[in-house]
Amino acid sequence: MTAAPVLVPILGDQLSPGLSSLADRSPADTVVLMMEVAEETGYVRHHQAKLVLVLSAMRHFAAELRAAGWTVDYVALDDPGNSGSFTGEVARAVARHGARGVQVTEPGEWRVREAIESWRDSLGVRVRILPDTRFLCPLPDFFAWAAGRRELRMEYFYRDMRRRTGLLMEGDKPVGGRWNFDVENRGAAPADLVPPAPPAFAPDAITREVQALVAARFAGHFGTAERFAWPVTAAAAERALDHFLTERLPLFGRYQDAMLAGQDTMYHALLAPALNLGLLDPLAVCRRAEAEWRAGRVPIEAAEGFIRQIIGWREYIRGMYWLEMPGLAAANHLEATRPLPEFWWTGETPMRCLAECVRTTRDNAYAHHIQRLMVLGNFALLAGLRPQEVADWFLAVYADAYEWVELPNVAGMALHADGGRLASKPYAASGAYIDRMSDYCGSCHYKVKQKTGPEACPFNALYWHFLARNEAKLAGNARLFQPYATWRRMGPDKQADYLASAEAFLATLKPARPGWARAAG
Ligand code: FAD
Ligand code: DLZ
Ligand code: SF4
Repeated sequence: MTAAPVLVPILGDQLSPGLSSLADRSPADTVVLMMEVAEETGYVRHHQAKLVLVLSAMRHFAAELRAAGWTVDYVALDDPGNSGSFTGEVARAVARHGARGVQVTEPGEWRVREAIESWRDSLGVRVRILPDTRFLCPLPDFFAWAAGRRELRMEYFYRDMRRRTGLLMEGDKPVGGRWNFDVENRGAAPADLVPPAPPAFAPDAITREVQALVAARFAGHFGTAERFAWPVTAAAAERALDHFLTERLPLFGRYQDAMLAGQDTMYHALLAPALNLGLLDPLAVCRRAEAEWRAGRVPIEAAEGFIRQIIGWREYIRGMYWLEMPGLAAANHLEATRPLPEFWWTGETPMRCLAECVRTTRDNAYAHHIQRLMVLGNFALLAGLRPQEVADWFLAVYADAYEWVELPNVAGMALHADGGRLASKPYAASGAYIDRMSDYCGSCHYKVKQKTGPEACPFNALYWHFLARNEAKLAGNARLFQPYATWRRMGPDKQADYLASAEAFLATLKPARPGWARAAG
């Protein structure tokens, strides 16, 4: 390398060879900087498997870049002199390489964006921040879509994304004559259904080294580093995609909302960790799903349902994050203040549905969408858990969790903490919903059909307690007209019975000790 190089920092969730910061660079005058730093491994106490995933995928990606001819300066967590932050490491690398400028793809998180903006003043060289073109909807386009709309509903955004990408379109019309086949996607699963085993990717030498590092350095974090089978390279993620398309996608739609005890993954894709790291390209993934439908191998409700999750929900969530930050992180429209219960970490609760969701989360750093939304999220909503504590938990425990995608899902979709910007009504449900969509209730300590009293399913009384205590804020919501009408028809005795039952249950909740999700102090 002759002239002063440009430094290209690549962050841990930017593991894509087509990254915008690399696109106009050549290996001849570029140094790629990758940094394992304490600030990122520690901003929440990540699940051990998530740490293994991110650090191992980073190390594999660095090796691939080197093999492709790039100069990669890789700072490992244990390197002497590691300053512990992106800002510190970029400053050190600028000096080390005599860099003439820094070029970086915009980060996924607000916190990191703020740090990168500060480099413009602190580094003394030119800093270019480029858009993240791995997302299909550029942020300015999302902001333009949102501007002037009273309601920012995902469904309308999704239709625009179908037109923009041409996915599942015949000219300007949706294939099959409908945009959305969601009503076909609400099947309960028969108890003897056996979904295919998820693909397991055996750890190689790099991953094993990271597992040892994580086990030694992050031993007190949730979960374990030993049980690890996520793909950590683009090639392995492709194999995970192949498995999904052939083994899971055909029934993905039908059982998308179903839950069975011990069946931790059902027919879900298990692709969010790889997508969010950049190991898979979202558009290419959707094109492969569309091709399966066009070849007649999967039904339309499966292909459409899956593509909607990616070009619809995933893109919309990301747009909403940047639209609503920084306020979203502190949002608490329903003024919920209850601390996170300890059983969210231990799994020790007689509520079978919650015990099962915490267990799969601990074992796999994974729970599927309905477990996250309608069991964990629904409980947090009904029990009035403080949104920031719930968000910290979700950010820490899942292999696919980054704030840009976790926070709008938690604060917006699950907790209504944003006052309904993201979802037109709270996703609140009693035990009957969980009973309909799962086999959990049959072996639960509580009785799902019983409404009140110590043996009754706690979701039943909590549901009415939630509506009653939030009446001033929610009764005007047209989509809640029916439940409020039912509540008012009940009469004072029945209402009091529900409220007393809920209060008695809430009084039993033991708060988690501080320090599970964020280092205490
Ligand atoms: P599938 O169910 O098979 O869906 C396919 C893909 O669609 C996913 O891989 C994902 O990329 C995308 N997708 C589906 N729903 C959403 C959504 N609501 N938002 C964004 N993308 C979506 N997803 C994350 O990636 N990271 C998170 O931290 C996260 N936190 C969540 C917290 C809560 C409270 C809720 C309700 C949802 C959260 N989700 C999150 C969304 C969704 O639950 C996960 O993307 C999904 O469970 C990942 O598993 P999968 O790959 O098997 O997904
Ligand atoms: C999640 C994570 C972790 C645990 N560790 C690192 C790290 O050491 N170095 C790194 O570059 N990225 C890491 N990440 C991912 C970052 O947190 C993520 O890239 C930013 O938050 C921007 O979204
Ligand atoms: Fe969950 Fe209630 Fe069913 Fe028990 S009875 S599994 S607490 S919904």
